[in-house]
Amino acid sequence: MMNEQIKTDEDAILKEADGLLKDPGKRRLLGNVLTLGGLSLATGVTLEHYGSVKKMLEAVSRFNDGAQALIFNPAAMAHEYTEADVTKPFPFNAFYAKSKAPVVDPATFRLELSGKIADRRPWTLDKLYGLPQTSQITRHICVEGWSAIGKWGGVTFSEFLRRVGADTTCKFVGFKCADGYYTSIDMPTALHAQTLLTFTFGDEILPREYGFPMKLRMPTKLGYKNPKHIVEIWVSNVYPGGYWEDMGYNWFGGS
Ligand SMILES: Nc1nc2c(c(=O)[nH]1)N[C@H]1C(S)=C(S)[C@@H](COP(=O)(O)O)O[C@H]1N2
Ligand SMILES: [Mo]
Repeated sequence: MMNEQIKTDEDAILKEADGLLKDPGKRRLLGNVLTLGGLSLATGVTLEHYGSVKKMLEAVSRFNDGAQALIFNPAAMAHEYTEADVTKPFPFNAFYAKSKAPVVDPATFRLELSGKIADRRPWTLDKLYGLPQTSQITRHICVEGWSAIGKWGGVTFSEFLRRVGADTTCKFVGFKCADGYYTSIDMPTALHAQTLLTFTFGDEILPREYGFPMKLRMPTKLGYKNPKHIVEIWVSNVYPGGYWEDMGYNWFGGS
């Protein structure tokens, strides 16, 4: 029932957001404040309380990153869907056209680790594929006004961080990508049970344009916080920002 409520709210929010997003001024505002279903998921505050998306967004805009982090509930779980709900074809999005997605050679690829991590030895793809794998069907929400449901599979990120001896008392986990993209997340989200370092999409090796060789998948965060084509992961207490975040998008970007 609760999950149905969230789904309906997300759908309604996205529909109205789509209209608002056509106005560049409002779009900039939305970039800063839009946390959609994620925020209602954490707070239990749904669209019903506000009557309109505009009013809800105004309320949401009063939250800054710090306030969002404070209300983030590590135990709140995003809704999981069934195979029948999966969106086909799944939309592609990046700061460039699909044909420009980076080409990564699986044979020579190494995932680099840096910062406050005890074992910083690089990882081959085979070694990563050998980690305990799980999968999840969740909704990806993009601030540009669309959402889609997909199935991603990989290792629970907290398990990966534990294995490499990441200092989980640090504030941030950062990501560098093969296409020059970068982003960073808060440690509580990195350790969230639904945060996965994924290698598959729809039960197949992650296709090139959807993030090969790996994508960090967080159903509690907006699309731009979910890095594709990850080539380096680092842990730090120094505020790291991100590609869109450095242009003014909200850093917390989620529930
Ligand atoms: N490396 C990289 N990761 C990225 C992006 C990007 O441009 N480069 N775009 C982000 C945005 S804004 C979205 S909505 C999703 C899109 O993922 P998809 O192509 O699987 O739909 O990837 C996110 N991660
Ligand atoms: Mo996005």
